[in-house]
Amino acid sequence: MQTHDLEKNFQQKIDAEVKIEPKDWMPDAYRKNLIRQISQHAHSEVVGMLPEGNWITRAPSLRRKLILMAKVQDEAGHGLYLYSAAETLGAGRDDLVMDLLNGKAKYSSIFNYPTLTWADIGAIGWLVDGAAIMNQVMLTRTSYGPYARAMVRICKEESFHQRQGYEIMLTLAKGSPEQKAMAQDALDRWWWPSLMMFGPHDSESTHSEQSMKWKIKRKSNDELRQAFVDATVPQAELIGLKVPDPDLKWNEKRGHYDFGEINWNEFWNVVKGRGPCNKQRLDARRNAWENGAWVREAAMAYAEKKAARRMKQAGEEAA
Ligand code: BYC
Repeated sequence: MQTHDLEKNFQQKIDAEVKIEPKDWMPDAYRKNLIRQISQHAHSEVVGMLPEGNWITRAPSLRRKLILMAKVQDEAGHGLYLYSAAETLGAGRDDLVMDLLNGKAKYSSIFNYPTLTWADIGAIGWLVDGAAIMNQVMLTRTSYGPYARAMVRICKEESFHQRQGYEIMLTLAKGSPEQKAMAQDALDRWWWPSLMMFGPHDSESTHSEQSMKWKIKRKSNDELRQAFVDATVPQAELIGLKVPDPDLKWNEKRGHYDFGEINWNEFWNVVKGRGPCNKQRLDARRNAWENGAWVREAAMAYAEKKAARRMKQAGEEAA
């Protein structure tokens, strides 16, 4: 079949909501775009463990510590599902990790901000996981089968993360004046970076148009950001916290909140590696990679030994 016909068939499948599976024909650009998005998503999950992991030893109670440990472990699991999904497209896991460590591959801008107080753990669960779910629910219906299936499980876990974060914020907001102030301060610092998670405006987005045509993405960056603001503002009001945006106002005519402009200079600076914690995050991942070399070697040696034993057994049975 000619490339033109293959491409036509491929688009017809997408339009008919048939999932694309690893062995199906796909345009190189579709494969490349998916490897980019899935691997950056995987890196975000893994780097995302760092700001929260920072608070495991300082969680205020045993219950809080257990929940936070479970959440951070969930993020590691999400990273693993996503690296596996990227591997089904022919990407090598070591290459993907190298791209992260060399600064070639991106990860979400949000994880380049510090977690200064316990309330930041609440704000991350509530806002960061909240923004993540808003974006990821659409990805459970993404056109590439392995990515869509991984996202179903991830979204279930993210919902629990969002609720645990909101519950921390609720507890602090109902606590002493100092606790409430701590919750407000965390909201003040995490609000705008959370809105940045959805990426540039649609008019500035490089990949959106093609990704929507291929149904990798089903909603645009601005649509999702608006949905997040609409869902989150009433949650802040319910617990008596104020969203730090003087331009925030319900627009009766649109049926949505109007909100202020994001500081895009800050966003691009963070994306380009100049955020408050970019260096710290990549240094931590590089150290983990180097210190974990012996684990990878041991695991590979075990796998190779097991495979050799199987081959020998199969040979003996055949003889
Ligand atoms: N940060 O054309 P655009 C989580 C980049 S983790 C950094 O609109 P696209 C969690 C973008 O990559 C949350 N870079 O891109 C974990 C592109 O650059 P490249 C992560 C960003 O892909 C632990 C350029 O800007 N979620 O859930 O169509 C604890 C132009 O953008 C960002 C995912 O990864 C950013 N915020 O749309 C708690 C979800 N935004 O690649 C929670 C999957 C944009 O050309 N990913 N850029 O060099 C997506 O849905 C899409 O990739 C995005 C961006 C909506 C993020």
